[in-house]
Amino acid sequence: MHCDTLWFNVRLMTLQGEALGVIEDGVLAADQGRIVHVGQAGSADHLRAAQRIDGQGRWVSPGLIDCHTHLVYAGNRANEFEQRLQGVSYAEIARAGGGIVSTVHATRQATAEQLAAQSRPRLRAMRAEGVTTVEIKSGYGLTLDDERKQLQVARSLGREMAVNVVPTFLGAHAVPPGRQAQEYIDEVCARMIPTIAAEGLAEAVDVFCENIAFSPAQARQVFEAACAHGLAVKIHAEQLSNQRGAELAASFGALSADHIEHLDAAGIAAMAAAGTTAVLLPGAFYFTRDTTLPPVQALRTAGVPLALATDCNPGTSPLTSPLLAMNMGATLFRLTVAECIAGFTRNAARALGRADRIGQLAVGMDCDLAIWDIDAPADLVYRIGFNPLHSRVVRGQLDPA
Ligand code: DI6
Ligand code: FE
Repeated sequence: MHCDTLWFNVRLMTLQGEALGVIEDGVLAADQGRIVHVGQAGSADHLRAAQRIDGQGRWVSPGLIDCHTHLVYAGNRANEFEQRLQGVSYAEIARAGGGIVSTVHATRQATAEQLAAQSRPRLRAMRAEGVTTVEIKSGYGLTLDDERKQLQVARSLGREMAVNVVPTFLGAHAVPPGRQAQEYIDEVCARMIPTIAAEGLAEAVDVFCENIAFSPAQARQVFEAACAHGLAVKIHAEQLSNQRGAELAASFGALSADHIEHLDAAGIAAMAAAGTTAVLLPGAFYFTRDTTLPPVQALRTAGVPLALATDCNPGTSPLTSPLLAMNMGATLFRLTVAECIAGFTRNAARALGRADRIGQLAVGMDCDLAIWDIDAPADLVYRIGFNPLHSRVVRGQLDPA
Protein backbone atom coordinates (compact mmCIF):
# COMPACT_ATOMS: atom_id res chain seq x y z
CA MET A 1 0.00 0.00 0.00
CA HIS A 2 1.18 3.50 -0.86
CA CYS A 3 1.21 6.67 1.30
CA ASP A 4 2.57 10.20 0.93
CA THR A 5 4.55 10.55 4.16
CA LEU A 6 5.68 8.27 6.94
CA TRP A 7 7.17 9.57 10.19
CA PHE A 8 9.27 7.03 12.14
CA ASN A 9 11.28 7.27 15.35
CA VAL A 10 8.55 9.40 16.92
CA ARG A 11 6.91 9.34 20.34
CA LEU A 12 3.19 9.74 19.88
CA MET A 13 0.51 11.27 22.10
CA THR A 14 -2.42 9.79 20.20
CA LEU A 15 -5.10 11.03 22.61
CA GLN A 16 -6.92 7.78 21.91
CA GLY A 17 -8.67 6.39 24.97
CA GLU A 18 -8.93 8.12 28.31
CA ALA A 19 -5.43 9.50 28.86
CA LEU A 20 -2.73 10.56 26.41
CA GLY A 21 -2.59 7.24 24.56
CA VAL A 22 1.21 7.27 24.38
CA ILE A 23 3.13 5.12 21.89
CA GLU A 24 6.80 5.44 22.86
CA ASP A 25 8.41 4.10 19.68
CA GLY A 26 5.86 4.99 17.07
CA VAL A 27 5.21 5.43 13.37
CA LEU A 28 2.57 7.54 11.73
CA ALA A 29 1.63 7.69 8.05
CA ALA A 30 -0.44 10.13 6.06
CA ASP A 31 -1.94 10.11 2.60
CA GLN A 32 -3.75 12.99 0.95
CA GLY A 33 -3.88 14.91 4.20
CA ARG A 34 -5.39 12.13 6.30
CA ILE A 35 -3.78 9.78 8.80
CA VAL A 36 -3.70 6.27 7.34
CA HIS A 37 -1.64 4.47 9.96
CA VAL A 38 -0.68 4.91 13.63
CA GLY A 39 1.24 2.24 15.52
CA GLN A 40 4.38 0.81 17.06
CA ALA A 41 7.69 0.79 15.21
CA GLY A 42 7.67 -2.05 12.69
CA SER A 43 3.89 -2.00 12.23
CA ALA A 44 4.06 -0.04 8.96
CA ASP A 45 6.36 -2.27 6.95
CA HIS A 46 3.61 -2.88 4.39
CA LEU A 47 3.49 0.87 3.57
CA ARG A 48 5.42 2.30 0.62
CA ALA A 49 5.97 5.94 1.49
CA ALA A 50 6.90 8.62 -1.05
CA GLN A 51 8.66 10.43 1.79
CA ARG A 52 10.07 9.00 5.03
CA ILE A 53 10.86 11.41 7.86
CA ASP A 54 13.05 10.51 10.85
CA GLY A 55 11.44 12.15 13.89
CA GLN A 56 14.68 11.73 15.88
CA GLY A 57 12.72 10.71 18.94
CA ARG A 58 10.63 13.86 19.09
CA TRP A 59 7.19 13.90 20.64
CA VAL A 60 4.22 14.34 18.28
CA SER A 61 0.75 15.40 19.42
CA PRO A 62 -2.34 16.32 17.45
CA GLY A 63 -2.07 19.95 16.31
CA LEU A 64 -3.35 22.17 19.11
CA ILE A 65 -6.95 23.40 18.90
CA ASP A 66 -7.89 26.68 20.56
CA CYS A 67 -11.66 26.27 20.79
CA HIS A 68 -12.65 29.70 22.23
CA THR A 69 -11.14 32.97 20.98
CA HIS A 70 -12.19 36.48 20.04
CA LEU A 71 -8.90 37.12 18.23
CA VAL A 72 -10.18 39.25 15.35
CA TYR A 73 -10.69 42.78 16.73
CA ALA A 74 -9.21 46.24 16.31
CA GLY A 75 -7.86 48.70 18.84
CA ASN A 76 -5.94 48.34 22.06
CA ARG A 77 -7.10 48.39 25.66
CA ALA A 78 -3.76 48.44 27.44
CA ASN A 79 -4.79 51.90 28.67
CA GLU A 80 -7.74 50.34 30.54
CA PHE A 81 -5.41 47.82 32.08
CA GLU A 82 -3.25 50.67 33.36
CA GLN A 83 -6.30 52.50 34.71
CA ARG A 84 -7.46 49.41 36.54
CA LEU A 85 -4.02 49.07 38.11
CA GLN A 86 -4.59 52.61 39.42
CA GLY A 87 -7.84 51.48 41.03
CA VAL A 88 -10.39 52.64 38.45
CA SER A 89 -13.25 50.13 38.28
CA TYR A 90 -14.50 48.26 35.20
CA ALA A 91 -17.87 50.04 35.55
CA GLU A 92 -16.22 53.49 35.61
CA ILE A 93 -14.17 52.62 32.54
CA ALA A 94 -17.32 51.43 30.75
CA ARG A 95 -19.17 54.66 31.67
CA ALA A 96 -16.30 56.67 30.16
CA GLY A 97 -16.74 54.86 26.83
CA GLY A 98 -14.22 52.09 27.46
CA GLY A 99 -14.75 48.36 27.78
CA ILE A 100 -16.33 46.25 25.05
CA VAL A 101 -17.79 49.38 23.45
CA SER A 102 -14.36 50.84 22.74
CA THR A 103 -13.38 47.66 20.89
CA VAL A 104 -16.69 47.79 18.99
CA HIS A 105 -15.94 51.34 17.84
CA ALA A 106 -12.41 50.46 16.74
CA THR A 107 -13.58 47.30 14.95
CA ARG A 108 -16.35 49.14 13.11
CA GLN A 109 -13.95 51.83 11.97
CA ALA A 110 -11.31 49.41 10.69
CA THR A 111 -11.37 48.27 7.08
CA ALA A 112 -11.11 44.53 6.51
CA GLU A 113 -7.42 45.02 5.66
CA GLN A 114 -6.78 46.99 8.85
CA LEU A 115 -8.64 44.43 10.92
CA ALA A 116 -6.57 41.63 9.38
CA ALA A 117 -3.33 43.55 9.95
CA GLN A 118 -4.11 44.03 13.64
CA SER A 119 -5.27 40.44 14.16
CA ARG A 120 -2.54 38.67 12.18
CA PRO A 121 0.17 38.87 14.91
CA ARG A 122 -2.19 37.18 17.37
CA LEU A 123 -2.83 34.27 15.03
CA ARG A 124 0.88 34.10 14.26
CA ALA A 125 1.62 33.76 17.98
CA MET A 126 -0.81 30.86 18.29
CA ARG A 127 0.52 29.17 15.19
CA ALA A 128 4.05 29.43 16.61
CA GLU A 129 2.90 27.27 19.55
CA GLY A 130 1.52 24.47 17.40
CA VAL A 131 -2.06 25.58 16.86
CA THR A 132 -3.56 24.06 13.73
CA THR A 133 -7.23 24.89 14.41
CA VAL A 134 -8.68 27.97 16.06
CA GLU A 135 -12.25 28.98 16.72
CA ILE A 136 -12.80 32.71 16.18
CA LYS A 137 -15.93 34.52 17.31
CA SER A 138 -17.44 37.69 15.94
CA GLY A 139 -19.07 40.00 18.50
CA TYR A 140 -17.21 43.29 18.17
CA GLY A 141 -19.16 44.50 15.13
CA LEU A 142 -22.75 44.22 16.40
CA THR A 143 -24.19 45.21 13.01
CA LEU A 144 -24.72 42.68 10.24
CA ASP A 145 -22.05 44.25 8.05
CA ASP A 146 -19.47 44.59 10.80
CA GLU A 147 -20.07 41.06 12.13
CA ARG A 148 -19.73 39.76 8.58
CA LYS A 149 -16.47 41.68 8.20
CA GLN A 150 -15.04 40.04 11.34
CA LEU A 151 -16.03 36.56 10.19
CA GLN A 152 -14.63 37.10 6.70
CA VAL A 153 -11.33 38.39 8.09
CA ALA A 154 -11.16 35.34 10.37
CA ARG A 155 -11.58 33.02 7.38
CA SER A 156 -9.06 34.82 5.20
CA LEU A 157 -6.40 34.90 7.94
CA GLY A 158 -6.83 31.16 8.38
CA ARG A 159 -6.28 30.52 4.69
CA GLU A 160 -3.31 32.85 4.58
CA MET A 161 -1.59 31.31 7.59
CA ALA A 162 -2.46 27.63 7.16
CA VAL A 163 -4.60 27.46 10.28
CA ASN A 164 -8.06 25.90 10.16
CA VAL A 165 -10.48 28.57 11.34
CA VAL A 166 -13.85 27.61 12.82
CA PRO A 167 -16.02 30.76 12.78
CA THR A 168 -18.70 31.40 15.43
CA PHE A 169 -21.33 34.14 15.30
CA LEU A 170 -21.46 36.04 18.61
CA GLY A 171 -23.80 38.87 17.64
CA ALA A 172 -25.27 38.52 21.15
CA HIS A 173 -22.04 39.64 22.86
CA ALA A 174 -23.06 43.11 24.06
CA VAL A 175 -25.87 45.58 23.56
CA PRO A 176 -24.68 47.97 20.83
CA PRO A 177 -24.35 51.60 21.91
CA GLY A 178 -27.65 53.44 21.50
CA ARG A 179 -29.78 50.29 21.23
CA GLN A 180 -32.16 48.45 23.55
CA ALA A 181 -31.25 44.87 24.41
CA GLN A 182 -34.53 43.28 23.36
CA GLU A 183 -34.97 45.06 20.04
CA TYR A 184 -31.32 44.24 19.23
CA ILE A 185 -31.85 40.55 20.05
CA ASP A 186 -34.95 40.58 17.83
CA GLU A 187 -32.74 41.80 14.98
CA VAL A 188 -30.05 39.20 15.75
CA CYS A 189 -32.69 36.48 15.46
CA ALA A 190 -34.82 37.77 12.59
CA ARG A 191 -32.14 39.20 10.33
CA MET A 192 -28.56 38.46 11.35
CA ILE A 193 -28.69 34.71 12.07
CA PRO A 194 -30.64 33.90 8.88
CA THR A 195 -28.16 35.89 6.78
CA ILE A 196 -25.04 34.53 8.49
CA ALA A 197 -26.39 31.00 8.02
CA ALA A 198 -27.38 31.54 4.38
CA GLU A 199 -23.95 32.97 3.57
CA GLY A 200 -22.18 30.10 5.35
CA LEU A 201 -20.21 32.52 7.51
CA ALA A 202 -20.42 30.61 10.80
CA GLU A 203 -20.83 27.06 12.07
CA ALA A 204 -22.18 27.94 15.48
CA VAL A 205 -23.92 30.71 17.39
CA ASP A 206 -22.72 31.84 20.82
CA VAL A 207 -24.39 34.10 23.41
CA PHE A 208 -22.91 35.99 26.37
CA CYS A 209 -25.53 35.13 29.00
CA GLU A 210 -24.84 37.21 32.10
CA ASN A 211 -26.37 39.91 34.28
CA ILE A 212 -24.21 42.47 32.44
CA ALA A 213 -25.09 41.04 29.00
CA PHE A 214 -28.12 39.00 27.82
CA SER A 215 -30.75 37.19 29.87
CA PRO A 216 -31.51 33.47 29.71
CA ALA A 217 -34.79 34.30 27.94
CA GLN A 218 -32.87 36.22 25.28
CA ALA A 219 -30.32 33.41 24.99
CA ARG A 220 -33.19 30.97 24.44
CA GLN A 221 -34.53 33.16 21.65
CA VAL A 222 -31.10 33.20 19.98
CA PHE A 223 -30.75 29.42 20.30
CA GLU A 224 -34.17 28.87 18.74
CA ALA A 225 -33.14 30.98 15.76
CA ALA A 226 -29.78 29.21 15.48
CA CYS A 227 -31.39 25.77 15.53
CA ALA A 228 -34.01 26.84 12.99
CA HIS A 229 -31.16 27.76 10.64
CA GLY A 230 -29.10 24.64 11.21
CA LEU A 231 -26.35 26.23 13.30
CA ALA A 232 -24.84 24.64 16.40
CA VAL A 233 -25.01 26.51 19.71
CA LYS A 234 -22.52 27.45 22.43
CA ILE A 235 -22.74 29.73 25.44
CA HIS A 236 -20.66 32.04 27.65
CA ALA A 237 -22.26 30.96 30.90
CA GLU A 238 -21.92 31.28 34.65
CA GLN A 239 -18.80 33.47 34.44
CA LEU A 240 -19.89 36.09 36.99
CA SER A 241 -23.12 34.65 38.36
CA ASN A 242 -25.31 31.56 38.03
CA GLN A 243 -27.93 32.33 35.36
CA ARG A 244 -28.47 28.60 34.62
CA GLY A 245 -27.23 29.35 31.13
CA ALA A 246 -25.34 26.07 30.77
CA GLU A 247 -28.50 24.13 31.58
CA LEU A 248 -30.43 26.13 29.01
CA ALA A 249 -27.76 25.61 26.37
CA ALA A 250 -27.62 21.88 27.14
CA SER A 251 -31.37 21.67 26.49
CA PHE A 252 -30.55 22.79 22.94
CA GLY A 253 -27.80 20.16 22.62
CA ALA A 254 -25.06 22.79 22.89
CA LEU A 255 -21.57 21.83 21.80
CA SER A 256 -20.10 23.62 24.79
CA ALA A 257 -20.71 25.83 27.81
CA ASP A 258 -17.74 28.09 28.46
CA HIS A 259 -16.30 29.75 31.63
CA ILE A 260 -18.81 28.13 34.09
CA GLU A 261 -17.12 29.22 37.31
CA HIS A 262 -20.57 29.56 38.97
CA LEU A 263 -22.06 26.35 37.52
CA ASP A 264 -24.19 24.31 39.96
CA ALA A 265 -25.02 20.61 40.25
CA ALA A 266 -28.11 20.89 38.04
CA GLY A 267 -26.04 22.55 35.33
CA ILE A 268 -23.42 19.82 35.52
CA ALA A 269 -26.06 17.09 35.28
CA ALA A 270 -27.67 18.78 32.28
CA MET A 271 -24.32 19.09 30.50
CA ALA A 272 -23.46 15.46 31.19
CA ALA A 273 -26.82 14.28 29.87
CA ALA A 274 -26.55 16.37 26.70
CA GLY A 275 -22.89 15.59 26.00
CA THR A 276 -22.03 19.28 26.23
CA THR A 277 -18.31 19.98 26.66
CA ALA A 278 -17.07 22.28 29.44
CA VAL A 279 -14.63 24.89 28.10
CA LEU A 280 -12.46 26.25 30.92
CA LEU A 281 -10.80 29.64 30.40
CA PRO A 282 -8.07 30.14 32.99
CA GLY A 283 -6.67 33.22 31.23
CA ALA A 284 -9.84 35.20 31.95
CA PHE A 285 -9.94 33.84 35.51
CA TYR A 286 -6.35 34.99 36.03
CA PHE A 287 -6.59 38.37 34.30
CA THR A 288 -9.78 39.42 36.10
CA ARG A 289 -8.38 38.07 39.39
CA ASP A 290 -11.44 35.90 39.81
CA THR A 291 -11.61 33.78 42.94
CA THR A 292 -14.52 31.42 42.20
CA LEU A 293 -13.08 28.21 40.77
CA PRO A 294 -15.02 26.19 38.20
CA PRO A 295 -16.36 22.93 39.70
CA VAL A 296 -13.69 20.77 38.11
CA GLN A 297 -14.02 17.71 40.36
CA ALA A 298 -17.79 17.58 39.99
CA LEU A 299 -17.48 17.90 36.20
CA ARG A 300 -14.97 15.01 36.19
CA THR A 301 -17.20 12.85 38.34
CA ALA A 302 -20.14 13.51 36.04
CA GLY A 303 -18.04 12.59 33.00
CA VAL A 304 -18.31 16.00 31.32
CA PRO A 305 -15.43 16.39 28.83
CA LEU A 306 -13.09 19.24 29.80
CA ALA A 307 -11.60 21.54 27.17
CA LEU A 308 -9.24 24.47 27.73
CA ALA A 309 -8.87 27.60 25.62
CA THR A 310 -7.23 31.02 25.66
CA ASP A 311 -10.40 33.18 25.34
CA CYS A 312 -8.05 35.61 23.53
CA ASN A 313 -9.86 38.98 23.82
CA PRO A 314 -8.80 42.54 24.61
CA GLY A 315 -10.85 43.00 27.78
CA THR A 316 -10.54 39.97 30.02
CA SER A 317 -7.93 37.65 28.51
CA PRO A 318 -5.27 39.23 26.27
CA LEU A 319 -3.70 35.79 25.92
CA THR A 320 -2.35 34.21 22.74
CA SER A 321 -0.45 31.33 24.32
CA PRO A 322 -2.10 27.92 24.53
CA LEU A 323 0.95 26.63 26.41
CA LEU A 324 0.49 29.26 29.12
CA ALA A 325 -3.23 28.46 29.21
CA MET A 326 -2.29 24.83 29.87
CA ASN A 327 0.02 25.86 32.70
CA MET A 328 -2.76 28.02 34.16
CA GLY A 329 -5.22 25.13 33.79
CA ALA A 330 -2.91 23.03 35.94
CA THR A 331 -1.82 25.62 38.52
CA LEU A 332 -5.11 27.52 38.92
CA PHE A 333 -7.71 24.80 38.22
CA ARG A 334 -5.65 21.75 39.29
CA LEU A 335 -6.09 19.92 35.99
CA THR A 336 -3.73 17.02 35.34
CA VAL A 337 -1.16 17.11 32.55
CA ALA A 338 -3.27 14.71 30.50
CA GLU A 339 -6.37 16.87 31.04
CA CYS A 340 -4.53 20.01 29.92
CA ILE A 341 -3.27 18.38 26.72
CA ALA A 342 -6.63 16.71 26.01
CA GLY A 343 -8.21 20.12 26.67
CA PHE A 344 -6.31 21.58 23.73
CA THR A 345 -6.74 18.53 21.46
CA ARG A 346 -9.39 15.81 21.78
CA ASN A 347 -11.85 17.70 23.96
CA ALA A 348 -11.36 20.99 22.13
CA ALA A 349 -12.36 19.15 18.96
CA ARG A 350 -15.54 18.02 20.73
CA ALA A 351 -16.32 21.60 21.72
CA LEU A 352 -16.19 22.47 18.02
CA GLY A 353 -18.24 19.49 16.83
CA ARG A 354 -15.18 18.16 14.98
CA ALA A 355 -14.24 15.16 17.11
CA ASP A 356 -14.51 12.92 14.07
CA ARG A 357 -11.88 14.89 12.13
CA ILE A 358 -9.30 16.42 14.49
CA GLY A 359 -7.89 16.22 18.01
CA GLN A 360 -6.50 12.67 17.95
CA LEU A 361 -3.85 10.75 16.07
CA ALA A 362 -6.12 8.10 14.61
CA VAL A 363 -6.72 6.55 11.21
CA GLY A 364 -9.09 8.65 9.15
CA MET A 365 -8.43 11.91 10.98
CA ASP A 366 -6.84 14.97 9.39
CA CYS A 367 -3.06 14.80 9.58
CA ASP A 368 -2.66 17.95 11.70
CA LEU A 369 0.37 17.56 13.97
CA ALA A 370 2.46 19.48 16.46
CA ILE A 371 6.04 18.18 16.76
CA TRP A 372 7.82 19.06 19.98
CA ASP A 373 11.38 19.21 21.33
CA ILE A 374 10.49 17.95 24.80
CA ASP A 375 11.52 15.10 27.07
CA ALA A 376 8.01 14.22 28.21
CA PRO A 377 4.43 15.43 27.68
CA ALA A 378 4.48 17.17 31.08
CA ASP A 379 7.04 19.67 29.71
CA LEU A 380 4.25 21.25 27.63
CA VAL A 381 2.33 22.10 30.79
CA TYR A 382 5.15 22.61 33.29
CA ARG A 383 7.28 25.30 31.70
CA ILE A 384 6.24 28.97 31.66
CA GLY A 385 7.03 31.30 28.77
CA PHE A 386 9.03 28.71 26.84
CA ASN A 387 8.06 27.40 23.43
CA PRO A 388 9.43 23.98 22.48
CA LEU A 389 7.61 23.66 19.16
CA HIS A 390 9.77 22.06 16.49
CA SER A 391 7.30 22.17 13.59
CA ARG A 392 3.68 21.95 12.57
CA VAL A 393 1.98 19.75 10.01
CA VAL A 394 -1.36 20.79 8.53
CA ARG A 395 -3.33 18.27 6.46
CA GLY A 396 -0.13 16.32 5.91
CA GLN A 397 1.93 19.34 4.80
CA LEU A 398 4.91 20.50 6.82
CA ASP A 399 4.31 24.11 7.83
CA PRO A 400 6.39 26.44 5.71
CA ALA A 401 6.43 29.08 8.49
N1 DI6 B 1 -16.75 37.47 28.24
C1 DI6 B 1 -16.02 38.46 28.74
O1 DI6 B 1 -15.57 38.52 29.83
C2 DI6 B 1 -15.87 39.38 27.69
N2 DI6 B 1 -16.58 38.91 26.63
C3 DI6 B 1 -17.08 37.78 26.99
O2 DI6 B 1 -17.76 37.12 26.26
C4 DI6 B 1 -15.23 40.66 27.72
C5 DI6 B 1 -14.79 41.06 26.36
C6 DI6 B 1 -14.25 42.44 26.34
O3 DI6 B 1 -14.17 43.11 27.39
O4 DI6 B 1 -13.89 42.90 25.25
FE1 FE C 1 -15.07 34.59 25.47
